[in-house]
Amino acid sequence: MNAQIIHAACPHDCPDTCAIRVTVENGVAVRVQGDPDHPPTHGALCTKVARYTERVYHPERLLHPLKRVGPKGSGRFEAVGWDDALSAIAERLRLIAARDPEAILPYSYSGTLGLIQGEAMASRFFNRLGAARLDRTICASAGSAALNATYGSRVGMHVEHFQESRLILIWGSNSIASNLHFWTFAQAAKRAGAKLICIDPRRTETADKCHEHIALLPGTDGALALGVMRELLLNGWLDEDYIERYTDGWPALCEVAQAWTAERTAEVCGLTAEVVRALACDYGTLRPAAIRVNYGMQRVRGGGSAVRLIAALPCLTGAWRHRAGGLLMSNSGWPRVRRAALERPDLLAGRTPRTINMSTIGDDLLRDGSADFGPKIAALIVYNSNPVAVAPESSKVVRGFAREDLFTVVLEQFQTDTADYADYILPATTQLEHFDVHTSYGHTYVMINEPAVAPLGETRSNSAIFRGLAARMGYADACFGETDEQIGAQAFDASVDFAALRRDGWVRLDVPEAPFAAGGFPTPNGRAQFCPVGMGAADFIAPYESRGSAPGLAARFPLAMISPPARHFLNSSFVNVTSLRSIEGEPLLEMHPRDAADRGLRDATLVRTFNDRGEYRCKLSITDRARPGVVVGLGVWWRKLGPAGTNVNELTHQGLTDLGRAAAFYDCLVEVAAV
Ligand SMILES: Nc1nc2c(c(=O)[nH]1)N[C@H]1C(S)=C(S)[C@@H](COP(=O)(O)OP(=O)(O)OC[C@H]3O[C@@H](n4cnc5c(=O)[nH]c(N)nc54)[C@H](O)[C@@H]3O)O[C@H]1N2
Ligand SMILES: Nc1nc2c(c(=O)[nH]1)N[C@H]1C(S)=C(S)[C@@H](COP(=O)(O)OP(=O)(O)OC[C@H]3O[C@@H](n4cnc5c(=O)[nH]c(N)nc54)[C@H](O)[C@@H]3O)O[C@H]1N2
Ligand code: SF4
Ligand SMILES: [Mo]
Repeated sequence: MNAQIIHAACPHDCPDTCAIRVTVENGVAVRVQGDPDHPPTHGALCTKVARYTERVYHPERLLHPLKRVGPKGSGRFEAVGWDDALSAIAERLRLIAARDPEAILPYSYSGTLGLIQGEAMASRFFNRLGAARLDRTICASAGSAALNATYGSRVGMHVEHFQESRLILIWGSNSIASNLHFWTFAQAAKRAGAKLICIDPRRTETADKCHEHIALLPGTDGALALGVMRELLLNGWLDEDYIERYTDGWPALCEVAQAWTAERTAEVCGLTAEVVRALACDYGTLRPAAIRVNYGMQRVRGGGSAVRLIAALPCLTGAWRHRAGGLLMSNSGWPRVRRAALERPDLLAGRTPRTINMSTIGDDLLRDGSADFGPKIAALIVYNSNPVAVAPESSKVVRGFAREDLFTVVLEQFQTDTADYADYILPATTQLEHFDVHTSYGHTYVMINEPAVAPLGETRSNSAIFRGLAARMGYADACFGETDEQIGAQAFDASVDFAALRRDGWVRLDVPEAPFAAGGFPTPNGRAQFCPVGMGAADFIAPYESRGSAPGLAARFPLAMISPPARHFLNSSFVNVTSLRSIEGEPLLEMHPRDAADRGLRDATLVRTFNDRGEYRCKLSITDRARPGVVVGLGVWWRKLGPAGTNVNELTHQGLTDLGRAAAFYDCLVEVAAV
C-alpha cells in the first residue's frame, strides 16, 4: 500500500488551530491525527475534526456547479458546467457594476481561517471590481477593539504557560467545548495545585470541572470587573509600581471603580457580595494569576467596555510580570501578516467603496438605495459563511435573501440554509483538497496546510473560483495569475521561514516569554491604556435587553436567552455530519426547574420561545445548567433541521456592541410557553 503523511492545519474558527497529519492511501484520506510534535496540539484533535474524513467524503458534498430552478429558498437546482456558471455570473456582475459596483457585496466569515482560501484572492477580486466592503463583525470585533485600545493590539499570553499558573479565571468561555487545547494546560495547572474559577451564566462542562463557578447574569461582566477592582484597591492588592511605570489612565479608572461596592456589583450581576469579595481576594493574592477571557462575554451591548475593564486587571496587580500571569483573549496580533500583499488594496485605485456591516445584513438587504446608504444591494457573493443560519434576526435575513431582484452566488461545500437561496451554487474544496497557510488567535505558531488529496468531483478552491471569475471579467493584473503557493510565500515577512514551515508543518513565532513583564505594550508609548485617545475610562454598560435596562420589555419577556455553541458543532458547521449530530441529539432550550415550574412546563416537551422579533420551537430541557432567569439555546443548528424550520437567531436582534460594531447575540429577552 502506498501511504503518505501530509502536513495540514485545522481551518475552523477555533483558537486552537491544530497541526494535523493526514494519512493518504491510494489518493484517499483515510485518517487525520493531531501532530504530536506541535506543542499546543499535543497529538490530539477534538471529536469534530478527528472525524474529518466523514465530512470530506460526506455523501451530500456539493460536487458540481448548480443553477437554481425553483423559487428562492426551495433548494431546487440543476447541474451546470463551470464555464456556463462562471460566464453567467460574470455577465451579471458586469451589468450591475456598469451602474454601480458598490451594489455588489461579498459576504464571508470563518468557514476557513486560512490566509489564502479566506480573503486573499477574494479580496483582490472585490478590490479590483470596486465592490462594497464588508465589516466583519459577527464574532470578535468588540473584544478586538477593546484589546487594541488597551494593549495596542490583539496580544496575550502563550497558551502553554497557563500550566504554570496558580489561579486561572476562565471568563466567558466553555473551554472544554471551544478551546480544548487550552483546557489541557489548565488541567495540568489544576493537577499542580492551581485554583480554577469559571465565570459564566451557564453551568457548562467546563464549570463542572473548575473549583468554583460564578454564574452571573449575561452582560454584567464589566460590573464584576469593576467590583473586583474596588476590592483590590481597598485591600492593598495593587502593584503600584507596575501601574506607575507601565500604564496610563489609572486615576480616572480608579474613580469609576470607587462607585462599585461589592454590594452594588452583586445586585447588578445577580450574585452575592461575598462572591465578589472572594473573587477579588483570590485574584489579589494567588500568584501568578492568569485570565482566559473569551468571546462569549462580549456578545452584548457593553461587550467592548467589559473587555477593556477585564484587560485592565492584570495591569493593576502586575500579573504580567510573570510568564504564567496576565491574560489571553486573542493572539492574532502577534504574527506579522503581509495583508496588503495578500489582499492588494492598491487595486481599489483610489476608490473608497462603502462598508456594510455583516451583523446588520438583515436590515441592509431590505434597504432601498439612498444618499447615505448608497445603492440597494443587487448582488451577494457568499463564501466561507452561512448567514441565513448565523446572522441575527433571521426573519429579516431570510426576507432579504428571498428578494427576487437579488442575485446571489454561494461558494459552499454543502447545501446549507444559505445555499438554498442562491441563484448559483459553486462547489468548494475542503481543507484536505487545497493549499493554505494559517495563523492562530489562540497560540503563537503558524501552520501550513498542504493538499492531501485531489479535489473531489468538480470542486474548486475559493481562490481558483475567484481566479476564474477574474479571468471572465477580463482582469489582466498579474496578481490574478499567482498560484496558491506563490500567494502563500508572500504571507509573512522574514520573521517566518517559509521553507521551514513547509518542511515541518509549523513554525513558532518569536514572541517574548513574558511579553509585558516590563511594559512594552504595542501602544504608541508602550504603556497599557485605560483611557485611550478619544475614550474615557470604561464603565459598566447595561445590556439593551435586561430587567434593569428595559423593565417594560422584561415584564413581557422576562427570560434572558444566551445561545453559545454546542460542543460537537462549530457554529453551523458539522450540523450535517450524522455522527456528530446524533451526539448533540436535537435543538434544545435549557431552563432552570424553578422557571419551568412557574410556567407549568414539562421536561422534553416541545416549547415555543418568542419575543417581538419571532418565534422558535424546540424541545425543553429542564436543568440547573441554566440559572434562574436565563435560558440557553445551544447553537447554531441549521434552520431546515429544526422542528419548525427556524433556529435561535429568529430571536436575536441587530443592535450593535459599544465598540467594534459587533453583533450582540447574548443580549436578548424572551418568553417561553408550551406549544
Ligand atoms: N465546539 C465548538 N468550538 C468552537 C465554536 C463552536 O461553535 N463549537 N466556535 C468557535 C468560535 S467562532 C468562537 S468565536 C469561539 C468562541 O469561544 P468562546 O468565547 O470561549 O465561546 P464559548 O465556548 O461559546 O463560550 C462562551 C461561554 O460564554 C458564556 N456566556 C454567554 N454570555 C455570557 C456573559 O454575558 N458573560 C459571561 N461571563 N459568559 C457568557 C456561555 O454560556 C458560554 O459557555 O469558539 C470557537 N470554538
Ligand atoms: N445565535 C448565535 N449566532 C451566532 C453565534 C452564537 O454564538 N449564537 N456565533 C457567531 C460566531 S462567533 C461566528 S464566528 C459566526 C460564524 O458564522 P460563519 O462564519 O457563517 O460560520 P459557519 O456557520 O461555520 O459557516 C461556515 C460555512 O463555510 C463553509 N466553508 C468551510 N470551508 C470553506 C471553504 O474553503 N470554501 C467555501 N466556499 N466554504 C467553506 C462551511 O461549509 C460552512 O457552511 O456565527 C455567529 N452566530
Ligand atoms: S476545531 Fe479546534 S480543537 Fe478541533 S481540530 Fe480544529 S483547531 Fe483543533
Ligand atoms: Mo466566532
